Amino acid sequence: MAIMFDLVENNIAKRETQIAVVGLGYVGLPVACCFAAAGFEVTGVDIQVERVRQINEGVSPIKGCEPGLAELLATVVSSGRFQATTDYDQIRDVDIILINVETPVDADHKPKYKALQAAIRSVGQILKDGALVIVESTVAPGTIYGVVKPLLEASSGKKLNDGFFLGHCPERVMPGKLLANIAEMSRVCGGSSPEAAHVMASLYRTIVRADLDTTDYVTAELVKTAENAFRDVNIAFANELALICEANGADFMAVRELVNKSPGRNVLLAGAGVGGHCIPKDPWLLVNSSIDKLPIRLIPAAREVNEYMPYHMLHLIETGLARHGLEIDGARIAVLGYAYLENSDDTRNSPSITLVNQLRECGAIVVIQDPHVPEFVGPWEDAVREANAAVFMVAHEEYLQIKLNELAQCLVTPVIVDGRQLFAGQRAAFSGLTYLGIGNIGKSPGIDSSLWLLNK
Ligand code: SAJ
Repeated sequence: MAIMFDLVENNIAKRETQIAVVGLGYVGLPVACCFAAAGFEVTGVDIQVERVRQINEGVSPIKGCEPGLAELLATVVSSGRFQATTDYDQIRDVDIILINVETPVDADHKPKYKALQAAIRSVGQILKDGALVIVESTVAPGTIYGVVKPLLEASSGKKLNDGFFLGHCPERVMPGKLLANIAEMSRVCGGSSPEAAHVMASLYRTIVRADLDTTDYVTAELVKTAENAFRDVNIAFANELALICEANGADFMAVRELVNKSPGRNVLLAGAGVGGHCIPKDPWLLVNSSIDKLPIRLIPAAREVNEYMPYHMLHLIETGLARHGLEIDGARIAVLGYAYLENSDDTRNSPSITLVNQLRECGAIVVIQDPHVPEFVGPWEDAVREANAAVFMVAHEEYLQIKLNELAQCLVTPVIVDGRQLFAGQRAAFSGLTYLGIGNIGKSPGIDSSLWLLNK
């Protein structure tokens, strides 16, 4: 075994190791480009014919602002170091195969591994003796051992740590910063043996400038899902504190600022909800292996709090309109922000989708504006003109420049519902407006506190 790893390490140093990347999405494509730019010959595999065609023409299929990616792709494709295919037979002789396919959860919060299983099965059928398979997709603890290992052994006829080696190096990228994240974020190299983990670190050292921590693959599975569950629980605390501030007629941002003066405290930002491709999903992956065996309560409860927030925005809209004798039914509501994150075009699991669906179910006429989402671009003024309420769901840079009094002049009724603390600094302009912010609804008498019960 040691002889094999020395050989692989030497080949890595000489850039003679053949690499394949299965799944050319927002994680697989940039990592394939990075290894090609580092001097390796890389073959990408994807099931989408059109995506493969675009890539082989040196055109990035990833839309949105990804600094450097389109240029890097064009360079490595034209140099011949990177090519894409739909045919697994093209990677029959590669030494290292990275797996970057989707690993969503279903409505019951259970992992859906259809894409992962299909990829692993196909890889097993062409697996070279002594190859190293590294899963970069985020998976539930226990998946590498319980799903990937048996499937790879069955489809290849080889045995783990004999005929092939396994690793888990969870991706740590965010839309908008893919290439920068790959180079600058530390990575956990979880191997099926210490030697495999060491080879992983040698491989990633060619593209990663940050720490490369070697461990076993179960630890690696726990680290990635736990880091995102930790963030979700912390956001949920901020959201629940905001609801408590509302019930007490207090200002969440003022309370938060003073709490965070206490050493070791860092209350995050309460908001209109938690979207994206990671945070809503990874907590369920983390608890998946334990929730049926142990009293796992905090992480699911945090998910419930965060999933509730777009519904709370609906309650605030109802409250604001009611002060002007209006109901949601028949009201014209401008929703500002459809992406899940500020200054992003990514709408995956966006809280705005939940809110817009609820508003329409209640009979509202909804006008959506988002400067980063192609179907909703346009001046925010056009969206709010003639509206009965302006609802801010995302803290896009564009909205930070809005003056409340100018906004109020565009509205038929001056109802502003602020889901991202956008106007916390314009308190002076609140008079004469019906301003309701997450965690800051003023000392309004007569608000039915039952609105804040968690039952949606
Ligand atoms: N959000 C809040 N309050 C906060 C922070 C975020 O409501 O204080 C909301 C956002 O509006 C968004 C959602 O949560 O809807 C997720 O926001 P995020 O800042 O966590 O951004 P993501 O989804 O891109 O998370 C990624 C994750 N990175 C990886 O999975 C590699 C996460 O681990 C990072 O902490 C996060 O980026 C980051 O920004 O660092």
